[in-house]
Amino acid sequence: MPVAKPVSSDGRVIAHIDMDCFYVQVEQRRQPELRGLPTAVVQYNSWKGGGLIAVSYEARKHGVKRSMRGDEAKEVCPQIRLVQVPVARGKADLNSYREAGSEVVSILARAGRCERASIDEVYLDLTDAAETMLAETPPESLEVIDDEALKSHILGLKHEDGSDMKENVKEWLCRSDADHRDKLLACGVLIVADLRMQVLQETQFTCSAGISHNKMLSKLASAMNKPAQQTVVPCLSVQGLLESLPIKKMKQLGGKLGSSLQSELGVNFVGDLLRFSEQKLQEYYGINTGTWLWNIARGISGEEVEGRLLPKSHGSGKTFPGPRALKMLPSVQHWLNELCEELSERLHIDLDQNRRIARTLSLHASAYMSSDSDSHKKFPSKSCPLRYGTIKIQEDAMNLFQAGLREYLGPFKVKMQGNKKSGWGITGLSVSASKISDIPSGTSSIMKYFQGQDQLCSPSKLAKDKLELENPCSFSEDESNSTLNVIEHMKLPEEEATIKNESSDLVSTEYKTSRNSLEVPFYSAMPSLEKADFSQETPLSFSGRESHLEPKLTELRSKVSGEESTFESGRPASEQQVKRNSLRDKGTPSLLRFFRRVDPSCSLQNEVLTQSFDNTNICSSSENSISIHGDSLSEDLQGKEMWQYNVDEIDPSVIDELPLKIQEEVRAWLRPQKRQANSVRRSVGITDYFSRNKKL
Ligand code: TTP
Repeated sequence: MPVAKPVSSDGRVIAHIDMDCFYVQVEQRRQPELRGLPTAVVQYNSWKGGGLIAVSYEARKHGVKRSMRGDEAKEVCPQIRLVQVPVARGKADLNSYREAGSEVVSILARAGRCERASIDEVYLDLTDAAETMLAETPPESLEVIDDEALKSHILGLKHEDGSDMKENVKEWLCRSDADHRDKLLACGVLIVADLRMQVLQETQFTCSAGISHNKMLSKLASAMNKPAQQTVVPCLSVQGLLESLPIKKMKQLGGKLGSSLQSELGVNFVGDLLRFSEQKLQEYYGINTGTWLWNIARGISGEEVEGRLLPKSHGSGKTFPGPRALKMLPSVQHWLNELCEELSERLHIDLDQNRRIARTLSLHASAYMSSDSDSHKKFPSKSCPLRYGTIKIQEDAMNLFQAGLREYLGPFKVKMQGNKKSGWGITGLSVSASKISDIPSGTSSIMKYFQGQDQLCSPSKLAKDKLELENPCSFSEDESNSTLNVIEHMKLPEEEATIKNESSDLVSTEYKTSRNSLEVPFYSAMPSLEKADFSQETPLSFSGRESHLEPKLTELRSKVSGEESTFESGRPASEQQVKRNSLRDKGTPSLLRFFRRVDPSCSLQNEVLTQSFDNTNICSSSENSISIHGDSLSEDLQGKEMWQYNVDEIDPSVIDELPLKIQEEVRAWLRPQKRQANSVRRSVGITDYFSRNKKL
C-alpha cells in the first residue's frame, strides 16, 4: 500500500529520463546498419519467431507492437529487422543492456542526485543545479538558447495559430515575471536538454524526459512525448494533466487499488479523486492510503530521489510457457542451478566491485495444477537468509522450491516428484537476492560477515517433509525473521513479482517499472533484477595499491564461505579454475579456516579476529600453535580474546597464494622453533594485509 508523505515538493526540480526503445538502440549501436530501419528485439524462441520485447519507432509506424510475435511483426511490416536477445545459460543475457544503461547513468549522475530506477530509467534531482543556474546564468540572460530546449513541450502553454512554437517556449523560459518555482523549472529544462545531448554524443542513445516538481509528475510527463523529446509540467498545469489521466495509468494504481477506486467510488480519472475529502478516502482505504490518494489527486508527492546508482536487488529468472512447462523435479533443479549460478556470479561482482552484500534469497515461481479446481492458486514465494557460494545458493533455492511446491500442492494428491503426466507444471522460475547493504569499510568486516554466514541455517531443514524447524539455530532478531520467511514470504511491495510478458520464452525483464509500482514493480523478483553493473566505470573500491590484492581476498572469502566462488576476478577464468580445482582436489584448508577453527568454546573468537586486525601483535607461541592478540589486550593473553591455530595444518599451497611479504611472515610461523615466543616484530605483515585501511 502506498504510504502517505504529506510533503510538498513544489520547490524542487525533478527529472525523469527514459531511454527510447532501449534494447533496439543498444542493438542498433552494435549494428549501425540497422539505424533508421524498422527493427525489433525478440526473445530467443522458435515459436512464431519469438516474442517482441522492444520495437523501434520506425517499426511502430508500421503497426508493429510489443505484444506481437516475430512472425506477426513480419506480416504487418515485411521489411522489419528482428534481432535476437543474446543468450547465455539457455536464457536471455541482459548484460549488454545493463552495461549500456550504466553508461547513461554515469553521464546523468554528473548533474545531480541520481536514482537508477530501472535498466533504462533514471530520476534526477536537479534542484541545486537549477538554483545555481538561476542565480548565476538565468535563461533570460542567455544570448542563445539551445534548440533542444526550445523544442520542449510545456504543458498548458498555448500556441496561437501560426505562432512559432519555439518562440513561445523561449518566451516561457525567459519570463522575468514568472514565479520562483517556474523559473527553477525553466532552468531544469535547459539542464535536461543539455544532459540529453551529452547522452547522445557519448553513447549514441536518445532519451526522453519529464521535468516537474516531483517524481510522480515527471514520470508521467516523460512518456507523453517520445522519442527524443522532453515535457515540462508547470505548477498551473498539474490539475489539467491529472483530470484527464485514467486512474489505472497512475503509478501504484494499475492494480487492485485502481480497480477498487473504479468499482467502489466510480473514480475513472485521477482528477475524479478531487470529489472526495481526505477523511472519506481514509475511511475507505485507511489513513495512509487515503492521504496518499488525496495528495496525488493534487499532484502532491513527497517521494525523494534516492541517491542510488546501484540496484536494490539482483535476480535471474526464466519462463517456461505452454508445452515447455517443467514437470519433474530434476528439470526444475537443472534450471534453478542455471539461475543460481548467474545470481551468484552477480553477487560476487557486486561484493568485489561495490563491497555490498545481500542477505535474503528468494524464490518465486509460477505454476499450474492441471487437476486443480483452484486453478488461480499462486505458487508461494519463499525466502531464507542468503549464504554465499554457488552451490549453497543452488541448494537453498531448491529447498525453497520444494517448500513452496509442498505448500502449493497442499491437500491435492499430486506427486511431488512429478512425471510427464504429473498434475503440476512450472511455467516460471526466478531467484533473487535482496536486502543488499554496504559492508562497513575494513576487510575484517568482510571476514566477519562470512564467518557469520555459517551460523545461519540453511533452509534445507525447513524444507524437509513437514517443514519443521528441527534444529533451530540461534539467530539475531533480524535473521530469525528472515528465516521464518522460508514459510511466509515477505510481502514487500517492491519485491512482488509479476511477469509482464507472459508469453515470452525467456525472462528478459529489467524493463520499465518503478519502485513501489504495483503494476510492474521495479527490480521485482520474477523479472531478472537490475544489476549493480558499473564494471566499466566504477573502479574497485581498493586504492590502486591494494587492488592487486583483490583476487586473493576473493579467493580467501570464497574459502571462508566454504564454497567455491564463481567469480573470476583478475585472472583468466581457466587459470582460476585450474587453481580452484587443484585446491579442491587437495581438500586444502585455507588460512582463514585455521583462523576460525581456534578454540571452539570461545564465542568471542570471531569478534577478536575481526577487531584485532587493526592493531595487532603476532606472537609465535610454543609448540605448534600461534596466537594473535590486540595491543590493548596484550596484558591479558589468557582471556578469550585471543585466537590461535595449528601451524601443522597450514597447507603451503595456500601460502603461495599470498603476497610475498605475507608469505615470508607465514613461513616464519611455520618455523616456530627458529623464532622466539613473543618476538615477532610489529611490521608490515599478514595483519596489515587483512587490514584494509593500512597500506602495505
Ligand atoms: P520500456 O522502457 O518499457 O520500452 P522501450 O524502451 O523499449 O520503449 P519506449 O521508448 O516506449 O520506452 O522497456 C525498456 C526495455 O526493457 C525494452 O527496450 C526491452 C525491455 N523489456 C522487456 O524485456 N520486456 C518487457 O515486457 C518490456 C516492457 C520491456
